[in-house]
Amino acid sequence: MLLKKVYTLVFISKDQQILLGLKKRGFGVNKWNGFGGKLEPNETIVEAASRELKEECCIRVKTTDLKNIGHLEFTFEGDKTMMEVRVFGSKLFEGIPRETEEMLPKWFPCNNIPFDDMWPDDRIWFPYMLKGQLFYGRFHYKDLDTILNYHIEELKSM
Ligand code: 6U4
Ligand code: NA
Ligand code: NA
Repeated sequence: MLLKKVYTLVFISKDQQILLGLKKRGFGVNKWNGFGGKLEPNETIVEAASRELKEECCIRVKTTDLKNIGHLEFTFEGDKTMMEVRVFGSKLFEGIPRETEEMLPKWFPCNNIPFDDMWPDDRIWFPYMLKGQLFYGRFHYKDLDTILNYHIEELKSM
């Protein structure tokens, strides 16, 4: 039996740029990524996504403006937990990204994503996101740096 934990991951974009944050602590430290985290009790997935974005870089997005654009599943060799990551995108937001204790935000041109300093799976599924295609991917890791096998596909709807 796999134990499933659900996470959010939010990408804000504007003018061919995407907002990433350098994670300053915890899981994925020193990697660039979108903003997100675990759900709190009694929270919907979009509420969690919006809350994490605000906590991590001080940007506000309406839950109704968050589009579910991808679904990722991660497993690790010898670990019974599956991380399920719900990916959201929005072009609508309020505020200016600010550094917090968890993240250092920075805008990146969509054709210059820092894949060498990101999760190894990102270079596999980002192209779908950047083309506006919905996607499902699952990745089985040997350790935090090594993908043993994966599957990725475009979805017609989420
Ligand atoms: P706390 O306990 O508050 O520090 P919390 O913010 O709830 O943690 P966190 O930061 O551990 O959760 O969540 C992990 C984040 O990393 C989520 O947004 C999902 C994302 N993530 C995890 N594995 C990933 C992977 N392989 N590729 C990727 N994002 C991943 O692109
Ligand atoms: Na987080
Ligand atoms: Na968090």
